[in-house]
Amino acid sequence: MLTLINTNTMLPAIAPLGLDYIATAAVQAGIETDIVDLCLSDDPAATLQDYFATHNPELVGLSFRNSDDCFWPSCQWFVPRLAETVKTIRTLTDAPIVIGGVGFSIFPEQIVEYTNAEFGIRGDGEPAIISLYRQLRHKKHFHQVDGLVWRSSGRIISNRPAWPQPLSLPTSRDAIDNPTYLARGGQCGIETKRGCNRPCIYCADRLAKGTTVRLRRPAEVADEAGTLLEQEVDVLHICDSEFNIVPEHAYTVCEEFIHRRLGDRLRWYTYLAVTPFDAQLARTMSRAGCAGIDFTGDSASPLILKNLRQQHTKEDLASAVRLCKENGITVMLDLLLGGPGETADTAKETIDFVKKINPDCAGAPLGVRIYPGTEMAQIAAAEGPMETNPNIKRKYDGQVDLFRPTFYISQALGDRPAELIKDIIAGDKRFFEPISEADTAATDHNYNDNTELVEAIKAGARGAYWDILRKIRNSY
Ligand code: B12
Repeated sequence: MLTLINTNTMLPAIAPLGLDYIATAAVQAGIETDIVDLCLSDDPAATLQDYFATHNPELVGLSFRNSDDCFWPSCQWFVPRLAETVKTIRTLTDAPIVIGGVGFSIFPEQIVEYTNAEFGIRGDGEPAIISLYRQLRHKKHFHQVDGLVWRSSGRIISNRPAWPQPLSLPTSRDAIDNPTYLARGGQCGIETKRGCNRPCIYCADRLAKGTTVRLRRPAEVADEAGTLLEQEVDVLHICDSEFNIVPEHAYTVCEEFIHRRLGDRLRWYTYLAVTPFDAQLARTMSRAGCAGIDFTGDSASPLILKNLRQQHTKEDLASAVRLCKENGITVMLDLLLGGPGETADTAKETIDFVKKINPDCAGAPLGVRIYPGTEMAQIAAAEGPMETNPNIKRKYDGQVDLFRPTFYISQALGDRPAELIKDIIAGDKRFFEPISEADTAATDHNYNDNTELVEAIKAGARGAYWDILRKIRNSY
């Protein structure tokens, strides 16, 4: 028997989509599989105790979604809590433990070492967990398990992830309690593809999902949306890195939704790259049920866009906002302020331009999380010793350790960069402002234990969190 545990208890509750897929894949492979969902438990410690008092699995899988909240200045790091969970489970069962998930896949070896788990799986979990389960039962040829991180003669070994292609996933969506997640989290997730081939210097998706875009058949995606609708789950977030990075695929998925009249019954949100996006895609997405788009806008300064290796221009930003408005799609621009080369002038150029093109809202977080293995990490390293680099911000002592929340905020923004950005925003309610240096307890646009969102969802709000927060703001 395989037991899969969701360790992400952050609120609002986000459904563990990965566990839904891998549990069903395991069941379809003939493996008896249980899910223990700590996010839906009032007392996770008691839930674990009760569960293992009556179950004796052969393998325990822990899902680890967020290594940290990627949010300066809260900088919450979740790896120590994961290590505690591993320790607790050890006292309850002798079964080996395997960790997987996006958070895991960004730091695979470090997490296996830190938590002392027997195994980890980097990348897609569906085939890998089945393969690991079978190897544990039979020959223990661990080198044959794609993406496996394991120990041999005291060394940690990392197998190459497989990034299966073409991508085909189970569509039954009944391994986790999606209706409860809709009620507590305001939305549920679905994927149309995996992987990202964009070169953005800061993003972890290349590490966790691979750089080859792997598409699902549009009919399979629509089958799954239909299954969710049968469970009355009618508000979705498409969980691709960016829905439009293969525009033909985005288009055919939408066509399939339209053909099956899913757009009349479903409301969905997604992340989009600013390009490619044209009138035809905007119109088709709208007809397919798209209610809101969060664009990876990053900046409107040509210099900063170039530094971040973004492919769009400020004119593309303006066009994206206009096309959304013309097609009844609510539009958010997500900015990323404080990266390499940012100055007060470039920040002002961006914010002033965003004000002018008038999206429904804009995220204005400050600080770029530096992930090892990204170009951002190389840029930071090339600036000299990180310990003394004034652009590097962190809340721990000692040597810089990119495993822990570590950010880049251009020193050219001065000693109180959040205040500077807030001054430029000047109270414009369309912006989710950076958290002030003086008020680190504030959450604003952080979805990590965001009470305002939790309460709104309890009261019936549904949709992407930025859209719910935007509506709350507009109501006062
Ligand atoms: C969509 C999305 C959102 C949506 C979610 C909407 C929804 N209804 O699901 C919203 C906007 C709400 C959101 C919020 C946040 N997000 Co987010 N989000 C994503 C995104 C794009 C997709 C996540 C997803 O569902 N993927 C699809 C599923 C199927 O993949 P998966 O979970 O990785 O599972 C696969 C494998 O990892 C593995 N696996 C999973 N579990 C297990 C378990 C075992 C045992 C094994 C073996 C394998 C395994 O198998 C699965 C199938 O192959 C990712 C980036 C990405 N491309 O993945 C960021 C991402 C996960 N988010 C991130 C962050 C930081 C957050 C927030 C903390 C931001 C904040 N401060 O507010 C919050 C956290 C919310 C929460 N409660 O957890 C970061 C995490 C980075 C990190 N350091 O860990 C990511 C990676 C983005 C990034 N590049 O920085 N997010």
